[in-house]
Amino acid sequence: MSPITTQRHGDILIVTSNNPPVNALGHAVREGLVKAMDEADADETVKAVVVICEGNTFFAGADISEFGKPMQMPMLPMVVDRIEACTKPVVAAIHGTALGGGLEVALACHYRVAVPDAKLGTPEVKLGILPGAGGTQRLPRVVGVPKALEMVATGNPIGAKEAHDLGLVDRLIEGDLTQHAVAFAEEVRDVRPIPRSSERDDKLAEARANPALFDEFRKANAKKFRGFDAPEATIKAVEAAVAKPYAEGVLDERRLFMELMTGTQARAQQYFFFAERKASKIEGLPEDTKPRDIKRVGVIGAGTMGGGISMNFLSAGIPVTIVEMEQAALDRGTGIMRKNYEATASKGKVTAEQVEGAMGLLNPTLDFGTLAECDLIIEAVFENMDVKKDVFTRLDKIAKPGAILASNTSYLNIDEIAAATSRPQDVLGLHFFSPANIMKLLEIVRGAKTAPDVLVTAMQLAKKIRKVAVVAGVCYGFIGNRMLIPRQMQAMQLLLEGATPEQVDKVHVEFGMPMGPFQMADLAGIDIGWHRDPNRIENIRDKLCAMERWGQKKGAGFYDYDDKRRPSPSPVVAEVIEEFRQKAGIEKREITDQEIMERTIYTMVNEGAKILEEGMAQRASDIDVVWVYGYGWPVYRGGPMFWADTVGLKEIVAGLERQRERLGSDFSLSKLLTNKAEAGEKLTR
Ligand code: T1G
Repeated sequence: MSPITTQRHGDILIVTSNNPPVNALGHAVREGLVKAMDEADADETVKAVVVICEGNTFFAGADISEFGKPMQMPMLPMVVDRIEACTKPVVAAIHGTALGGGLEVALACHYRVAVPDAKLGTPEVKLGILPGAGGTQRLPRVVGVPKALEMVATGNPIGAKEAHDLGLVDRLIEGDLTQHAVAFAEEVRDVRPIPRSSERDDKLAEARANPALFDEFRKANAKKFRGFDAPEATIKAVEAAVAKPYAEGVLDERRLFMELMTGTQARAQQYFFFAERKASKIEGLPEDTKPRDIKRVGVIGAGTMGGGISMNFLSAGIPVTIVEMEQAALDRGTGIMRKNYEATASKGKVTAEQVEGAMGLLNPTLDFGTLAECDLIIEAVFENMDVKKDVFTRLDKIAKPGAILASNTSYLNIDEIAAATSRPQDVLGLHFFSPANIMKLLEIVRGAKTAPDVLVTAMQLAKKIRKVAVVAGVCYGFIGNRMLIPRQMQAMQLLLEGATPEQVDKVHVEFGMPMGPFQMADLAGIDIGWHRDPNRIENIRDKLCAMERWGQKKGAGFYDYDDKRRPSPSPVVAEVIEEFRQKAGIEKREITDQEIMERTIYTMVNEGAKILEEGMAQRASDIDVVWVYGYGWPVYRGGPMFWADTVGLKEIVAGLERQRERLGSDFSLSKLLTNKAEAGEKLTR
């Protein structure tokens, strides 16, 4: 049964796609669309055509699961050309999303109508490719070059209202979409000539008069596009649309598309598309596990994390009770939350009403007892086991039955915290990343006794507060921070042996990380977790902390910072390193970038493999989701596990063997890693 069906409404042919979950343009859909156009052209009683989709959305693009497999005819470029060539006006009726190939189908249609909350976009660049079915040639001809450039190079969708203002959507539809789309088709059925996007030229004039806009666009987005191949290719494709007639420009598009599609970045980003979606699936839980109802959330601690965590729920319309011990701390915390909201409003991302709406849902209090009315309580207090156990012991006495008790600890043992209560089945870790109202990642730490419905509730809530959640087991540092430990330790050791903070960080930045281990330490604060005793100096970090070189916030850390917080190599730090090198009796030597890579990144992969073999992560792709969304690992490298597979596990093991002596006596190779390397297998499959 074809997912494409046709039916008549008077002299209008309605072509309907029903290909759940997102009407992806798989082979059967493509074939069905061509047949429908043939039917329309062959039947002279058909005066116009409406293309519409059932389910949640209009076509959400090509079927990504078909990528990398032999493509079946008709290919999408042929389908869109066939639609545009139809001799009867074709109207696209859009709801949900018209994305990628879906927007290209809509652009090939002669008219587009949409419901006001529809989204239209070309997200291909987020899959490491570009619109390959005429999108880079038709879109600039309809919305103009600056907007088309922004849409194809960033991949961010626009709303139907903006699309209407741009002329991409001809009419916004309130009410029944099919009915109004048919009415619109009846209005245009005799309009001639039929408007075909590929034949338009008017919107290209501005760019032809000002070709410099392309380089200006490149310059303005250089930082954002750093390391990615696809954005530059999208710009070249739109340049071709301006410089060449459609028939030639579309050939450039095809060539650029194939170059990207056969590259490693596209494979990595398409792998990541599915990895992100798989992460939300929790293995080993009864299918019918029902989530608990969360009407009010409690947050203990109004510090940086407590405030950021609260904002997530307030922004999702969930009332929050935030508890502090002193009024000053409470006022400071809620003040920062309002300031953050107002900063977002000043960028036009939220309205003043939305700010008041969110802050209006906040109940700041010094009364710990008010947490009794909460369905979920998240502890965000000082990172100390005794302090946390004390909080959970108190919570156990006042929280209502069935309330979920969560800790925002970044490292500590959730089972030990749960054991401080009489209800360990209601306890789990919810590890947010700083700044918690911005960072997308949430590690859901599954305790030995955490109940299935508590996990399901947490996963569902994560979606509601727009987080990407990954389930982690109970081990020191869970997934992300646990893999950070060998990296930071080796980075420090490399300083003693002859590397500089700048050299180590350069390797990571060139690799595509937003910053290296030492820049990151300076940003987070070198004093985080410091024992605060300036007389106890056991290592370089203790020394810097004792010298109050706590990082950016002090204008000095591993780097010196100017008043614009720009880092520069520090002669003071070089002296401190030399002092500890001599104390350790280490001979300074030349350190290669490859050695830095092997000791700071290969070791992370090894730790990731250990996390996998211990079952502390459900699947390798979850580890990749953690590192991309939590630590800025470049998505065009897929994540540490996927990247290791592209390098080859044999090489990773060989690199670690090369460095074994320098990795210290407590270093050990992951058995899973060595076994898979020997067997020629991959971590991600
Ligand atoms: N192909 C295959 N499967 C897809 C898919 C697609 N395009 N989009 C979604 N799915 C699956 C997804 O894996 C999940 O499966 C289920 O559908 C629900 O998705 C030539 C070549 C549309 C906004 O990049 O952005 O066109 O996990 O959980 O949150 O130029 O899906 O349930 O098994 O994300 O409601 C361009 C990708 C393709 C859009 C809906 N299109 N999709 O979000 O649901 S390239 C895209 C999305 C292209 C042409 C080129 C979102 C969504 P499962 P979901 P959602």
